Amino acid sequence: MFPRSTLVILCVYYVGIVSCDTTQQSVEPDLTPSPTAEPESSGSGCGCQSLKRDVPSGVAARTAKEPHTPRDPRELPAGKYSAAANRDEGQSECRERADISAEMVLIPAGQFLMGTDNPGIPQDGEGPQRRVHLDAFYMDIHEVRNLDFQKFVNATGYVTEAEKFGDSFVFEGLLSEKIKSEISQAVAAAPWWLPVKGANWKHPEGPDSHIADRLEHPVLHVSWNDAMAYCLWAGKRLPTEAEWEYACRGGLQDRLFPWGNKLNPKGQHYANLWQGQFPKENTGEDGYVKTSPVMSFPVNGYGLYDMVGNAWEWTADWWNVHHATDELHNPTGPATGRDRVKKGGSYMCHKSYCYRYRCAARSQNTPDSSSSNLGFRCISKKGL
Ligand SMILES: [Ca+2]
Ligand SMILES: [Ca+2]
Repeated sequence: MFPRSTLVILCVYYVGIVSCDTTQQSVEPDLTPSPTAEPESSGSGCGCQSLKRDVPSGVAARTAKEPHTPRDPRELPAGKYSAAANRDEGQSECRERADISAEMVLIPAGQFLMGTDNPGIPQDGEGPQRRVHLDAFYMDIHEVRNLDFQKFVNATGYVTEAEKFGDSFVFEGLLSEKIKSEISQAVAAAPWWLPVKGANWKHPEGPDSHIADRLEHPVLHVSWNDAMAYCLWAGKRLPTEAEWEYACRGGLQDRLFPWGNKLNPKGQHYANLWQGQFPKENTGEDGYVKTSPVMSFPVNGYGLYDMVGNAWEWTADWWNVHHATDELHNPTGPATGRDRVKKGGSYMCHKSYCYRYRCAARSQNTPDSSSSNLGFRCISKKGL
């Protein structure tokens, strides 16, 4: 976490709602007894939780081309798409929507223990553990891909906030020398995050990059507002933090990861994370130094891919680190806030720096923030 005086950092048609088929690449539950979060995390993380578009004083910085996005949900960019999303049938947008990747899986109603009493990063509000009851819902089996978001944009003409602002945050290790040479500002406390002009979902590392060969990868550089717009257009919504965490756990109780407590059971990688010394060396031992195509790693017990790692995922909730132990039913988080909760960590997470690739882990960004490691997936109640 760095101070504010540093640089800005930063017709429901499921094509196929698939039932919960735990036979597909199913992960054998790891019943290792202790779920204790191993204690070495620095807790400071990769710095991405502090990426904000608020321009602080005292730094020469980029200036947003447009005013800050309004906080009233009715004024959000998503608002103008909700009406279309709610139309029942016969609309061209709906027909277009019908062929987006909308493979979803049924997450059954149930209860689980949310959070942990052994927090890896206590200041993130991972605890205390509390019992939560949830109704059933359908969830996208994978993160929203570039391919999916492209169809949304083609159908609606939607312009993301990163495109409106004219820049977004990119991890330095991904940038070309040409792009780096054009940037004079960096974040003192997290110099690996750079504001890159022209970086957006279509150009993840700036103008000299493109998604043409990454259509199956998670869409990046989407703000919470952008994610809301997409989900509404698709006739879905963002998951609450509780829904996301319940889905992450895949039916296992009180485990660190979606597959159990061992990070690499039998020496195998179960998520796209960082191996090596962050931020200088990423060995790519898991096969990827950047994002991976969705569904490149095993599913969890509910048939969901990449719940931890690959791209961080926005949730609907406002951020707050104080939680009661009261039993809750379908909680929706605080009524107000400044940041929104994101879950699951990303390909940039390493235990020494960002031990947030656990189901109980959490982080936050302002709703207009975007970066090269943050995406989302949607859920729906329709069809139940
Ligand atoms: Ca990796
Ligand atoms: Ca993910």
